[in-house]
Amino acid sequence: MLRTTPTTVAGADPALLAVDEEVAEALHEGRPVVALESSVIPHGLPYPANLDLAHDIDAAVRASGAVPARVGILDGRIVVGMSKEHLERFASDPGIPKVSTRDLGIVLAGGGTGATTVSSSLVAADLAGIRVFSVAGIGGVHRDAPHSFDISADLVQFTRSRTAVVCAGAKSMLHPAWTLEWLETAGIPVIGYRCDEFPAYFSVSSGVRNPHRLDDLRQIAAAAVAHWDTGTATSVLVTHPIAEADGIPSEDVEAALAEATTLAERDGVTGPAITPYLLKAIARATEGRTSAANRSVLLSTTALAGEFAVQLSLELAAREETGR
Ligand code: PSU
Ligand code: MN
Repeated sequence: MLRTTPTTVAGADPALLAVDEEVAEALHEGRPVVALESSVIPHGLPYPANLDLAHDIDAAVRASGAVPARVGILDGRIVVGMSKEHLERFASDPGIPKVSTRDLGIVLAGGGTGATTVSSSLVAADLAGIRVFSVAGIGGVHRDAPHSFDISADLVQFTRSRTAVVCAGAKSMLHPAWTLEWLETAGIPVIGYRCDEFPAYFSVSSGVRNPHRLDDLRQIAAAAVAHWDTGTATSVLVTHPIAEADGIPSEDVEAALAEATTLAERDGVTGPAITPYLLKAIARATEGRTSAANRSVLLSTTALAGEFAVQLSLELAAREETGR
């Protein structure tokens, strides 16, 4: 189908939210849709590698049978399902700011443009009625959190969004055990799909275990629906690691990270700037090996999210039929 300019969905304020026509149609018909964040575009790889990767991610979601819906803020409106032109604009302008949940209202009212993080993308997914979201690495509890109090707004948003988040664990520079502790306190289920260990984005394992493991996507879909059936309006995390052959041994990531953290301290980088700063520094230190890993994990995670969205649609349709 031809992608046209964004349109609005019933019930949504058109001044606030514009949903791409293809996405709106799929949602209306109960077909699988996967929401995606956009901060990785201006703040991840350089242009035009970032643009190519964004297109490949969309293709991976489609190949799994789902419709991709990338979220961004454009000229004071939340766009769900960015067009090719939007993507080009985001990919070629590294000055587009990172917009987290705390920034949303200010950017919207100011007519601004911004790249959404996991947290603000989930707000948009909820508004549009999208139940599946995908990102390679979620934000989490930072390693210096006992001093800096730096805990990603992604985690807090999981306590508010009724969305299944398909990911390859938390970003490598975070503290995986503390991130899982935080999620447990908040009552967020974390399910390993065909894996025992909580993945670490670039690496197959973070060294800590997923609290649950299920090897069948339909089973995970049923668990997510049952979680929501109880009235619990929180996210469900589905984790699956990078392909073994493309993963970077955690010792190598750790060595690069130690160096990057020293540089960040020297340069006084803190707050929202720290995540993109460290990711870039790790990529430089590993001579681009992380860029290849990044590509691999982004594509495999979004492909899996597409497959999961298909299973979730089937589960929801089956429930409707049996009137449960
Ligand atoms: N990838 C990047 N840069 C980023 C992110 C991903 O190259 O800034 C974003 C993700 O969208 C994630 C966020 O939600 O980083 C977490 O950042 P923080 O730790 O500041 O909450
Ligand atoms: Mn932070």
